[in-house]
Amino acid sequence: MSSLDLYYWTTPNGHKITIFLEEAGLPYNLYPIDINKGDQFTPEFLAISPNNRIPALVDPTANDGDKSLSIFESGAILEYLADKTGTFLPQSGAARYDVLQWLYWQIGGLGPMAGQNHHFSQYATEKIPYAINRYVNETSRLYGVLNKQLADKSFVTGEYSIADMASYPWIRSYEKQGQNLNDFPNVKAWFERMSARPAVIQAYAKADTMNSGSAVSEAGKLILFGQK
Ligand SMILES: N[C@@H](CCC(=O)N[C@@H](CS)C(=O)NCC(=O)O)C(=O)O
Repeated sequence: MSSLDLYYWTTPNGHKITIFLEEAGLPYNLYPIDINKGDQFTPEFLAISPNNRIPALVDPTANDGDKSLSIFESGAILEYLADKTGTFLPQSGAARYDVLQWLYWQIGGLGPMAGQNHHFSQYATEKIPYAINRYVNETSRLYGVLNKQLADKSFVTGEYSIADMASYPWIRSYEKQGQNLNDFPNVKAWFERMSARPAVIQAYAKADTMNSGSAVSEAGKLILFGQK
């Protein structure tokens, strides 16, 4: 199998894909798109990711082996990789839609709410209590939903799947989101289970070699938060 090309930065939506690739043992090349420096606006990147967001994936041998496919949006990439490999997503029936509904729950709920939470509590120059409360509370509500779902399961839909890979990177920064995992014991147990997986450890180790986690600079904030 030819190597896949992942256009990536060391953020939650990027980690989802490296977790999958490590879990599946697929060969891949990692192309850094430093979103704090504006790499997401180059014409080359926009050609594969028109929304100027990471991650994006290029599969040089999609379909019958001679066609290249490029894809953006982390949920679509996870679904594509799962179908390509026949892993981490049932191929049909109710079990498939169970995983997909939790994948879209993350894409449409947990990600955006935790993202805005992070923005208003960590980055906003003006601290707006209404916005902080709104997003911290909504994040809490979503953690509560996940906690209930995990009451009788080891993973989000029972079997380990792309739904777990999508949510985990967003829970990882729970402290910065104003959340205490002790309030969500099932999420806490799942989080510990996920954190111990060798593929997850490897995905974050790769991220550390690319970006040691320094704070976003003032110039980076202008690039990220000055978009119109
Ligand atoms: N819904 C998208 C969100 C992607 C996204 O927001 N990516 C962020 C990093 S986590 C990004 O590329 N930001 C660049 C920017 O804001 O210019 C997905 O799931 O792929």
